[in-house]
Amino acid sequence: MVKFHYPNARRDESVSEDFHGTKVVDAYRWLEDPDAEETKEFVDKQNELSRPFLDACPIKEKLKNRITELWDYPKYSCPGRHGDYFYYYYNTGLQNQSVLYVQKGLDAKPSVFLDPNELSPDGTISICGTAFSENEEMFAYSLSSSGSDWVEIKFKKSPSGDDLPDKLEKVKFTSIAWTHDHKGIFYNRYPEEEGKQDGTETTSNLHHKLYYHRIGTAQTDDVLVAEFTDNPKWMIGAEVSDCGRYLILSIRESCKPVNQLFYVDLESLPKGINGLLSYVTVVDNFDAEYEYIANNGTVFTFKTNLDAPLYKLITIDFADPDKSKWKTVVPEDKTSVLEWAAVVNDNKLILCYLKDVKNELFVHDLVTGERKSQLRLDVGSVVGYSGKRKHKEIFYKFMSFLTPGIIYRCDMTSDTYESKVFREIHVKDFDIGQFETKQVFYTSKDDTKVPMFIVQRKDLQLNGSHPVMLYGYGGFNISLTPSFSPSRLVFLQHLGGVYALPNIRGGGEYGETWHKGGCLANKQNCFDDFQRAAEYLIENKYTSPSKIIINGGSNGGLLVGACINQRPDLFGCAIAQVGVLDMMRFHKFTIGHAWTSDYGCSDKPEEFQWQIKYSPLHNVKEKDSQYPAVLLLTGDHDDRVVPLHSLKFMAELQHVLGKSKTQTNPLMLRVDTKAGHGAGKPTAKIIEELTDIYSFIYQTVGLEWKDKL
Ligand code: X97
Repeated sequence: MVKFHYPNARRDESVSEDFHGTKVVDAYRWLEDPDAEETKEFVDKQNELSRPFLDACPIKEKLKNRITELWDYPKYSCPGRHGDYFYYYYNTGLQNQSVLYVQKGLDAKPSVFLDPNELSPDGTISICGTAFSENEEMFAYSLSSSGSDWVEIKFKKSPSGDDLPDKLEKVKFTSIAWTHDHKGIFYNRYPEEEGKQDGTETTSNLHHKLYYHRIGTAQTDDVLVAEFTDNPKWMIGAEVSDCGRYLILSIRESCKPVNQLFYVDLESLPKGINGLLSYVTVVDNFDAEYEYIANNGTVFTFKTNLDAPLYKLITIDFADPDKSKWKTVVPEDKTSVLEWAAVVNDNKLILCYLKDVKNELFVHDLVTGERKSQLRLDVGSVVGYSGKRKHKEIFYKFMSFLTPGIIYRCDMTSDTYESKVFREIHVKDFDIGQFETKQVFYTSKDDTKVPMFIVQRKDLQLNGSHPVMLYGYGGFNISLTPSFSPSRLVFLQHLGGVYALPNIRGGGEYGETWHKGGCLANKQNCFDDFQRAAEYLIENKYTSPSKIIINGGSNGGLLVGACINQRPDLFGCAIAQVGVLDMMRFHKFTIGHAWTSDYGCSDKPEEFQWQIKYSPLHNVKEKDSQYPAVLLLTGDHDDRVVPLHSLKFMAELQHVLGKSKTQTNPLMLRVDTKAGHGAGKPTAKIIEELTDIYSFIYQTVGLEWKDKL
């Protein structure tokens, strides 16, 4: 077995912090400065170790070619109607970014409306958000560079695509909401700060503000319309009601699914939008979430989790907003989570539920709330929707582990609601029929039943010999639902793999209760659920510990980091992408402060006690069993989870384990450039990253490539 020589990283044990009487050493604090020469050297040395190892994979080219081949199929989004025109994203297969097309009606010839591939040769500029004006003649869009959360907002005429000169810079976590006079948009910005703001900086994002920009004027003339100077962590979501009269403000202070609710009557502004707007308060606390769905005059429909962890629809009359007068229109379903709601053809509600991690679509009446019909859907996920109140039809896109995509179209004027296949997406030369998806329910440590999807070849022999990719997230009320991945098919078809997706606590799979079950003092439940999933797969003879590959990104990177510390014996390989790994200090960088709703904060004595027990950086120890092979991945422009998490954790792993004779599994870090947290990543970079991940797995788990299943 190869012995790895890890770079010598300076360990400065003189840096420590006192947390409520407990001294915590932070020997790699210096790695927190991304611009320091020493940090850059550390990153270079890590890449100089990992790059040759990844490149040495004997089947690297085979992997890359096959992933590329399977990725190369045409991908479409649902068409969205704007006036007489339809707009949709289309990717021929391997284009770095999908192109936005426009066509008159559904049968006409499409033309390119916006092609992000033309904005940068390497595809690192991506479309982040878009918004059409009410008359559909103006189009605002935000662009991100190198995967950063910072965006620039630009404008076009539609459908011509003619560019307007307006440009809004230094924008982050923004809403884009047009006033119905088509004259301008509400959008968000953070205050000017010193130094760079390109996504490589780590400074905290505080004092989110709402501005109004008038088309044809300079950004410096934009009007500040809302700010909350006493509450620096508050973030302002802005929407204009379908009727155009009201500006709805949703105030959030974290990632918790709760918000305060204010509105402004835009028709009652004698001088127009020319300064801070005075608003009417509807909800002045963070007890529940209220998401605007529609309104008939002053009667507003909201989706809420108020006394309803699985969500329901209520109406609030803004003319009489007293809480005692609020009405429930669609009560909470006791077995399914209400994920989203939309209104079409005047008064038809489309409700999307999640029942045991599979989506279901229903048509209800907006006013009575009554259920009218269920819409056609296979077993899997709804991954796209288009249809507005002023339109008479909807499109929705279905996806599952083995279905790359089916777009349905449904006429909403008749009462039959017959969805027809509008477009079916196919992968070239691939027999999906060789595989199957199962859903099992296993018992976790505290007897909670946890669902898990397993994707495998149909004739799989349960003999404990198969490599399993175990993927998890477990946080922030985010549900992991079935989705299609070409590279996973490569793993299943050529490497004899099985894919397992446990829907561990912390996610939104069973509503806010499931989320809370994996939050704060309960965070350990996420790790227990994940470890129990691995044990289930061993007990049921799918695999054995040395063949289990665990994978997760972001909060899922934390999951992977915590699990290798807690059960190094249970896994053979661990891939943590853009992970949160330093629980003592995550809240100090960029938007990290917003995650204390799931994690708590080390400034608080009790919460520090939760975190110090599982924080990946602080729990690396040599154990009887060596650690699995570890690959950490991050990008230099990740300003969501700053790269220092991965840098510090790898330095610590290599320090504690790197010289141990029993640690023969490699511990490696891959730092990409011009790459961020993941959103908007160009296809070429995705394929390179996947090739590296599978090259690492191949060499460390000891897989075998078979040309045929
Ligand atoms: C974020 O960190 C998103 C950061 C920005 N952001 C908030 N609140 C949100 C928002 O801080 O976009 C929000 C997002 C998701 C859920 C609830 C609120 C917001 C603010 C104003 C208006 C509307 C929304 N996220 C987490 C993340 O990236 C999880 C998903 C979004 N993490 C990385 C968590 C740990 C690692």
